[in-house]
Amino acid sequence: MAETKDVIVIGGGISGLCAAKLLAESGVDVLVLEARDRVGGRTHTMRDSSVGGYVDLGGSYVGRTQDRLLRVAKELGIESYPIDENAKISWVQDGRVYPFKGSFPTFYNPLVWMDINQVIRGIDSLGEKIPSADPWDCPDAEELDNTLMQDWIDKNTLTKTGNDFCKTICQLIVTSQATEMSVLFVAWYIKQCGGFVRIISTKFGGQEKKFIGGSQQISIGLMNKIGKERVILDSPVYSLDQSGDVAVIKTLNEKTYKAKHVIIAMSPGLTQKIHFNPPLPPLRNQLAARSPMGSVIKCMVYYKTDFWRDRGYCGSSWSIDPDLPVEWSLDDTKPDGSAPALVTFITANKARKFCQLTENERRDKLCRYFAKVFGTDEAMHPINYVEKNWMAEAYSAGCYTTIFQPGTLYQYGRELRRIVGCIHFAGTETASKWSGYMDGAVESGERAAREILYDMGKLPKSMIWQDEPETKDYPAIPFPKSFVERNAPTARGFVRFVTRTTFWTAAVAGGVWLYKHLNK
Ligand code: PNZ
Repeated sequence: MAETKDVIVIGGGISGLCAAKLLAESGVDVLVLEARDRVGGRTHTMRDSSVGGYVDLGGSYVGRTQDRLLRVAKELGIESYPIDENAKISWVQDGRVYPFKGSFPTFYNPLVWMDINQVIRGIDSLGEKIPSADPWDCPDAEELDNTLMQDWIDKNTLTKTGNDFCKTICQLIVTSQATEMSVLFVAWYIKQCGGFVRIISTKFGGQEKKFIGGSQQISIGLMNKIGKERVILDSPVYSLDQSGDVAVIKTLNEKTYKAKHVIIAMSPGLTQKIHFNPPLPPLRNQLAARSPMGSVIKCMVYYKTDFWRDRGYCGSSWSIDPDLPVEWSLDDTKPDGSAPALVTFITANKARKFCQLTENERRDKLCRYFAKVFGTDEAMHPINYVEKNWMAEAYSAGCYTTIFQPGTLYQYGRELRRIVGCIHFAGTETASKWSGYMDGAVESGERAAREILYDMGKLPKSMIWQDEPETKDYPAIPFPKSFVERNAPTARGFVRFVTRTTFWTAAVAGGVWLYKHLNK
């Protein structure tokens, strides 16, 4: 039987590999077991000349305040390039296209503007009282977690456009319907990414840049750093027995490994593929069953030319129209202008519906969408189409991340990082900043590694959680709210005010009239 390792990491994505790297650098004997035939987890870069050399089929974007990911990329010599959004963006609502420039379109209906302002301000102000690392400790945690996001949206918006906007954002950022998640989860998720505008923005936001050569290079680079011999691919773990002196881990290809400490670096739901002995504690066991992944198909359409740029569009589009197949698109052309492409995501219920179509049918529907938003039939003539359905991945079970339905985060959230015997939990879901993203994966892996370094007496407890300095030359640009945005009434409040004022004005005027006439 194999020698006993200090640490075995289960999961060779960014989180597990960051954990392994930190441990290896601290002189710890560490081994990574990865189920797939590749590293990278939810990041997967396809290499092919038909896509301009490479394309990210999974996680791809990096932006300001994602300083841990930026630090790792820099250390590995992986450079990034900005997405060019300096041209018209298409906004679609109620079947009509409204091109605009800048960060937001102009909403001429003041009630729509008030609704959208209230959605952004309302979510951000909920976020202010939610602790990023421990959302379940927020003062109204239980109440917020018992409220369905859809109900919050319906209560906080008056217009169909405001309502559609907020539901669309939920579908885009966590690839699930607003009927599937609690307000505490959504408000926490947006807060720990730096707020509503940061999470949805390209310029200065979460989608500002991409890695030249693809994001899977992060995991490949990490693997090369720690030594390829320490990463064992094709090794799905099915058994973890910690009833003896050391943990005994078995993989599907009938190999047995032993370790003093274990890091599980995968989404909480996937641990259900492992048989634990002793069984996991009750709340951890139930957390796993209550940790569904979002639903998304990432799609890239390739064209001969970037025809949208010829027409003054940058390739970005926003659709809050529930009848259209996607919510969002972005230019995915390579930074040198080669391989013109548009990227988009089919999410939530639309992803579930689109699973039943053929690949060509999905491509045609997306082309029709691009023809509509960029106003030309040129979009109907792609030269290549590439997609990845993350719902079909056995070792992801969906993307981008785990979503929490009402009740889960408050009742079970504390279990996410709770150590079970010798098992420590990593994975982007356990992060306190940019959880759900590559940056959160880095944070979680390094934190889990430091928990073990602390157990080994190599690190003081106070050093387990470490702040990350801001990346030089790439500062967080804040998204301040203006006086009007902070103080504007809600659409509902405004309508109530107008109705009451009208009523009382009429009542008083009527009273005066009556008084005058009766006293004649
Ligand atoms: C948004 C766009 C793309 C993605 C997440 C969120 N990581 C994919 N957004 O909010 O615009």
